[in-house]
Amino acid sequence: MKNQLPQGFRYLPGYFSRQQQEELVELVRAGIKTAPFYQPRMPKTGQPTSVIMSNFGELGWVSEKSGYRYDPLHPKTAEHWPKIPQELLDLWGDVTSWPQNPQSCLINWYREGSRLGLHIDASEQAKDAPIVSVSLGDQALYRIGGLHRNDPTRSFKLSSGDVLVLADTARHCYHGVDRIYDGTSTLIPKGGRINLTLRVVR
Ligand code: MD6
Ligand code: FE
Repeated sequence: MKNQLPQGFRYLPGYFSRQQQEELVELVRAGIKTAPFYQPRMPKTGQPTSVIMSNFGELGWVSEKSGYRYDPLHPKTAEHWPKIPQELLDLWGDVTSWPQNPQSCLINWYREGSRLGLHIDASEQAKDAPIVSVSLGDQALYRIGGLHRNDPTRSFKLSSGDVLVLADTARHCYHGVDRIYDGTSTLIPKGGRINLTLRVVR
């Protein structure tokens, strides 16, 4: 059987222009002045993840040895996260018809060698709201499968400025990032890839 993309998966290559991408990087840079990137830990094992994280929004997704959670405060500074920039709320309005705005924007920074194992995003109470994801910087090999871990997967390269929307069935499918193609973009001065994911939490 042909391995199709899950229903509700939308890939919008080149959604953001180079200038818009630069503006988004600038907004991330401003955000991390008050909410610096921190190194998450895997629940239970306490192993550090290769991806470092921060958030925008009233709730931030946090991973520590004690578990995952949405938290209004940064785990290191205990300060509120900066507001989600209007540019990202505009993106949400453009690509979804969900009646609520996202409450959270996770900021993932992948450096050379970083990866993100196959997972389902399941920490949200609003399980049926779409998730919108923005890629900035180096290209990534992205993989999406099905509702079960062993379902067949499809891989493709995400480039800077690309947007993904995971709605309906795709919202509940396994996905991950297998590798970063180091040095494939000049967008981020220190290199690597930044991924922004917008979510409704509850
Ligand atoms: C990434 N993205 O692209 C990781 N999750 O770096 C995700 O884990 C993700 O792209 C939920 C919905 C869309 C995504
Ligand atoms: Fe995810």
